[in-house]
Amino acid sequence: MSNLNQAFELAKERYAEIGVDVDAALEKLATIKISLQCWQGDDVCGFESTAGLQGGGILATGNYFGKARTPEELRDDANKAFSLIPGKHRLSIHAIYLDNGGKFIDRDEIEPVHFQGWIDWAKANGLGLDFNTTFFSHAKAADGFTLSSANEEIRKFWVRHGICCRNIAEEMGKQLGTTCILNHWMPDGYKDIPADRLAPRKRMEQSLDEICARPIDPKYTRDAVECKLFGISSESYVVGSHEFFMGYAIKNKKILTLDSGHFHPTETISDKLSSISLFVDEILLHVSRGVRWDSDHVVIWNDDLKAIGEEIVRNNLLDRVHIGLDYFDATINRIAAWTIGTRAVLKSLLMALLEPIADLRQWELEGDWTRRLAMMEELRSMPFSSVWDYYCEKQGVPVGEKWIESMKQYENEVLVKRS
Ligand code: RNT
Ligand code: ZN
Repeated sequence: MSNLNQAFELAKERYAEIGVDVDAALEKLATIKISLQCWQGDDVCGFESTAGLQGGGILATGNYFGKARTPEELRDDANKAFSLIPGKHRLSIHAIYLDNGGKFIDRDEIEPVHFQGWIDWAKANGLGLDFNTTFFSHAKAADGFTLSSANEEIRKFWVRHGICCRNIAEEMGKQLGTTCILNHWMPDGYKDIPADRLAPRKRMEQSLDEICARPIDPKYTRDAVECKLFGISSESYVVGSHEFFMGYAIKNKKILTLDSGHFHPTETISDKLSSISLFVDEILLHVSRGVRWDSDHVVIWNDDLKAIGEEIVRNNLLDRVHIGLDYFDATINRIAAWTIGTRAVLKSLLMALLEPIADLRQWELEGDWTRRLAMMEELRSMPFSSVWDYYCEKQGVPVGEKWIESMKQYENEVLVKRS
């Protein structure tokens, strides 16, 4: 037996001692799909024009070489990342990642055909796709207002964009046979103190109602709405606040999106899952890592992420929480950024699947909080890595640090040629 298998068998015995079934945990893990954000691959530039990310209160910093410049390059890079991540997953595409054949097509004119390349690629690789409206990086969003703009012409333009995106998401879901979650985030807000906080919110509600007016079979696509606390240039007021979107989602039966970076710095999205699960059917996560602000750092396996995994697993939410990533770091190899973040999310889920949760809950109910805390601490040093390594090997991806060499090789053979 190989060292890896031997270590796994020993780990399995150790977990069995505390009543945990490792095989069942791995079986469950293999069914979980993470939606990787296409925009990590090119610093949220997209292929609409050569202008790149502008405005919207989000910022990619760094200029690491080798970013994808075409849909083909981005697909190659995503393929590379997927080859380093155990399991079968999804890719989340923003509307600015269209294939326009070199001819500018405005946001209110995009059609499914501009994304056929993505759909064909996803089909060929057994992947699912998710989609996103792009309400930023555009002249008509320059003053920071889109769906809540007081300028009716501008508001209507963005409503048309939303409608186009729903058609595209519906087509993705239809052709791929897996629901395409369509996320809506818009940057609307004021840098300074507003005189009217209500009117933009009324216009936003009206616009969303107009976008979602056509009923679509939920098996093809479903809408998700993403709130935010503040952004660069929307420090004083964000139209789509937490209360706004939570209310909108509950009232209109939409998916509520929770981004780790979109709340007060001492709030965590993990604690919100149980509450929200009582009032909305489904939740979309934008797993991110804010460092001092909504900085969109690469996700790592820290306590926040650990808690997200625990809350999803403990509350049986795997079928109702869509796990997406949302960060964009341009200071490191972008394939590494995807791989580090996704492997971290999978580790947090596996760790949660390996908890003796019934015991922990029992001790809690009995008031034995001493044992609860003591066990939670001991769980951190259980032979988790032997189970994770075995899982990676079984899924045919590099074990442990070995993916780093593979990523570096791609960098040397492919990415260097792009500068
Ligand atoms: C911005 C939101 C939004 C974007 C992506 C690119 O603060 O988090 O989800 O990051 O749509
Ligand atoms: Zn987000």
